[in-house]
Amino acid sequence: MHETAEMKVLLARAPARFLAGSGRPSACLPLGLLHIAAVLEKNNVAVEIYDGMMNATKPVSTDANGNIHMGDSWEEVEARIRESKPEVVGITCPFTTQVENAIRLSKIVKKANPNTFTVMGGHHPSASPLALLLDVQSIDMICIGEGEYTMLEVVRSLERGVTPTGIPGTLDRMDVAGGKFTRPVPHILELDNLPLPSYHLINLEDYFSLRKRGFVDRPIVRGTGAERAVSIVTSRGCPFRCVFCSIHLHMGRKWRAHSVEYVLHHVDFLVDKYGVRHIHFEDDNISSNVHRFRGILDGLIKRGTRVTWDTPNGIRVDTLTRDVLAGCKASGCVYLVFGVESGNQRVLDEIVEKRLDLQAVERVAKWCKEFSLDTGSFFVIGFPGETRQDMKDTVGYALRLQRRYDVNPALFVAIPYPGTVLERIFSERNLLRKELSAEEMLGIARGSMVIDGDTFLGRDIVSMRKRLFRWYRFNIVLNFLSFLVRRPSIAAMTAKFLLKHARIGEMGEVLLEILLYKNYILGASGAGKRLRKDGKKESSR
Ligand code: B12
Ligand code: SF4
Repeated sequence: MHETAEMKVLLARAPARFLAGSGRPSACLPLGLLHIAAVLEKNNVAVEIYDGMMNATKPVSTDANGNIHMGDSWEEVEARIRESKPEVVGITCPFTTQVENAIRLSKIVKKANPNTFTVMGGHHPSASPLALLLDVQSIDMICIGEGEYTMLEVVRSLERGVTPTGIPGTLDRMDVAGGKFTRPVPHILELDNLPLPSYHLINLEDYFSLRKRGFVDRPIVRGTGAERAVSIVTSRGCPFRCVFCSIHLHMGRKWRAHSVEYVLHHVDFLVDKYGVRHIHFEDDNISSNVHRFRGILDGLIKRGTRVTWDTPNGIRVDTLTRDVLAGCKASGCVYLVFGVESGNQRVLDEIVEKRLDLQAVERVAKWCKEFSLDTGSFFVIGFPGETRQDMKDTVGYALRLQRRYDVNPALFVAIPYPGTVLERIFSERNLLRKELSAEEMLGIARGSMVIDGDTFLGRDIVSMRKRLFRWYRFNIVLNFLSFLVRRPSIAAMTAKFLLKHARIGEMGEVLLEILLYKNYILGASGAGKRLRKDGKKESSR
């Protein structure tokens, strides 16, 4: 048995940065840190979480150029680090787009005390460990992949007075000095051995009110209680090889999952302890094992749909049968997002390598409509080798799905993130004059920048996106009007809901929410009906 640890551990996330003109900033729980903290706590390590992205009183500030800084000011960050006096700081950096602020945080830590040991982990450091370590002297170690047991080993080593080195799944300064640049990255096979995330280390209430305070988080339906939403991940890893995707770099290709019992216990815990009303399942492949997925759905149904849920990160359409969709509906699903990526089968097969049959998409979309399940879909354009016509096909396909089956499209632009096949393709075809900076990637992700491909121009992407958004808005209103014509009594309810839950300035936004979730909000969904009827508490079945 270990004695109570004396090491002072701080797990931290830096404030975020968003470019001018790129819409409202997005925020979410620091999930990686909550998971790591749980394992440390279970092993008697005292740990704090500092989320620099979350400032409850002054959420954002804007610089002279209109760029948005989200969270504590850098002075506040420094004050917090000095006050905490940590001996080891673990910094999370999930996105390449946010790496600059994560680096700045590591510099502040070292400035406050050069002896503090700093570890950086998360998706981006896992994808570019060596470059980060070589460029940034304020980082002592990079964690590649899952950080729960790695961080524990780091702390144990420091407790013994030994500078951590050679830990599996890490890269450190001694490795680099000795010319060792890689080491096998272990993945956690038995996810059920992990404790539930340490939610008590943050104030969940701050995250429930993100929307009210001007951020975009995962979509929810305002006024239904579903604001009390938490993102959870019930499985890790993905065996597929879509060229733009990089999740294998930190989560590996082997799909691993929590058991049905663990997931249901997690949901119960969130509902009972924190009054959570909605779950965002953020898995990359929640339904890979249909038997397990069905088990989760059955468990939720048995509980009387204590929560509603959605899959905002996308779900593989080809895992969904009619029967599974019926289970989704009955268990409180309010929104399913399909990862489709392209509306052109050749592009899907030969360029994206998604291994998805577009016919399956139409089939599933049709069933969802029959079940009155609100749905959305992700598309990506701008892949090298894609022609203007291919992109047009995708836009046309997305709009057709919307018109026929009410599937709301979201259109992204292909970005060559570090370590992806797409990055290799961009570089082999000489499509970038220089390596893209994090800021440029942020610009592409948020729509303020585009790059020319070999078979199209950047401006083609801009016009495709404009075209999609124009028709998307038109279709959504048209679909909704035809829905109202078929159910006139609902028109009055909509107006009432709008007046009750929206301030004048946000009318448009709330109306869009209603349009997106029309089945749920207007009561065609069982869960929606219960939530609306009794206001705060849902009845069980
Ligand atoms: C949920 C999610 C989001 C959510 C919220 C994420 C959050 N919690 O803050 C939102 C909607 C905000 C989001 C936005 C975006 N996302 Co996203 N997102 C995800 C997703 C699906 C899950 C992340 C997650 O919470 N995982 C669960 C936790 C437990 O895992 P984790 O954070 O990775 O942490 C573990 C390890 O990484 C490690 N670790 C993490 N931190 C630390 C720290 C230390 C010290 C140590 C030791 C270890 C460690 O240990 C943790 C436990 O094992 C991932 C895909 C994936 N499977 O990871 C994509 C992913 C991270 N997103 C991605 C992208 C591209 C984006 C966007 C750019 C999309 C867009 N076009 O706008 C934006 C960026 C927004 C921004 N702020 O700039 C890419 C990142 C690629 C890259 N190189 O940056 C990913 C990998 C998806 C993909 N298919 O490639 N995203
Ligand atoms: S996009 Fe989805 S299916 Fe494709 S590799 Fe990434 S996680 Fe897997």
